[in-house]
Amino acid sequence: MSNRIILHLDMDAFYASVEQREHPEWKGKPVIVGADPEGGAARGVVATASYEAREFGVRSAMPISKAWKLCPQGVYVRPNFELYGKVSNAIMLLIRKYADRIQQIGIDEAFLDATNKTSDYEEAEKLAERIKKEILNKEKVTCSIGIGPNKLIAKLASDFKKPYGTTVIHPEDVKRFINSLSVRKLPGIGPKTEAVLKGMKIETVAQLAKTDVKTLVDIFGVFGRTMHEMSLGNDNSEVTEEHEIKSIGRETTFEEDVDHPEIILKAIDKLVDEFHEELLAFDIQFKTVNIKIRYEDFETHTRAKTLEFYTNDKQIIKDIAKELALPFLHQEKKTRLVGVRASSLKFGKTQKTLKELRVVSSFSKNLR
Ligand code: DCP
Ligand code: MG
Repeated sequence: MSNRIILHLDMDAFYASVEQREHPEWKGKPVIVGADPEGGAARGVVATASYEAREFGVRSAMPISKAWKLCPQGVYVRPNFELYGKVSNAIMLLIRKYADRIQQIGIDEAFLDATNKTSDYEEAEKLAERIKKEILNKEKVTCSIGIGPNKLIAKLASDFKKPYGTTVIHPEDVKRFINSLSVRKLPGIGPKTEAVLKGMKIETVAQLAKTDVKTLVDIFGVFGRTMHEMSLGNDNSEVTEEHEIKSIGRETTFEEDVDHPEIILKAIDKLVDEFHEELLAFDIQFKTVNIKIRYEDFETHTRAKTLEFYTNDKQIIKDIAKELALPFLHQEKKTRLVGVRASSLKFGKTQKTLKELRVVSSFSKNLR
């Protein structure tokens, strides 16, 4: 466990950077990816904003109407999840060679364990620069990288000098680095926990580290202990490759938002036809069918149903998917996206290796 060298890579303003790459005329401009602002009247939210837009105060998860007030001159773009998924896959494939193990988190982040690829932090920093350059050259988007002795420190470091930054935290500097941060930076501490801690006069990580573990456990349960470990800069968790593919499926965004149930049901059939071929080709059976419906205002619903047996029957997926989707089809709102996937998978004996599977097949990622 000791003396590890862990890198954390996080793409800069990911969706917005991909949009700027696709539309060079938007480079240097405030680009806001999310719901259609409809002149400030819309109810959706911002998915992300380019760094130029952040100068106006625009942030992820902010109501799009507020973004419109802060930055009416911005370029407002609706998300193209399929494209972001493709760029993400290409990047994840490209960084594989730089580490013994990589662990992808969400669409735009990954941990790399570079302990055996580098002999010291100086070399690790050079490695990070190579990775950043290769991603920029090949995919035309930038990322930031943090380097530290564990995943927690690497993750906090990657956020330190965004965009296109590299931050190295040597083991002997961990305490100083983490003590300087506010508690809100720690993974798992959101606005609610932050408020409770503030009520206890705990605002910085240094103050958290000085707090009695028992007090924290009394208030936060087991997370209190985790919180205290984090405040000391400790994290023993390993970079783990995901060996198991948890689900397989497809989703599609309609070119124009749809209000006819018939069209959505047809789309479900088509999506199932597509990925069912993969289930057969790779000898995979499933027990659970999942659907996802996203309305025009980005409100998203997911439903799942689990069978008592494994099967690879195409008609079963179609029937269950439609049954699950039905309650969402007669709304006043139009639908922009529909997705179907099979999960609780069982892999057959003739199955190809998971690595092959991952590369040849375009599994859609779980997008936020
Ligand atoms: N995302 C989203 N809604 C959120 C947060 C994020 O849809 N509330 C999406 C859009 C982001 C992507 O996930 O581009 C990655 O999330 P990050 O938190 O890493 O944010 P960015 O990559 O956009 O910016 P940063 O440079 O701060 O990492
Ligand atoms: Mg990011």
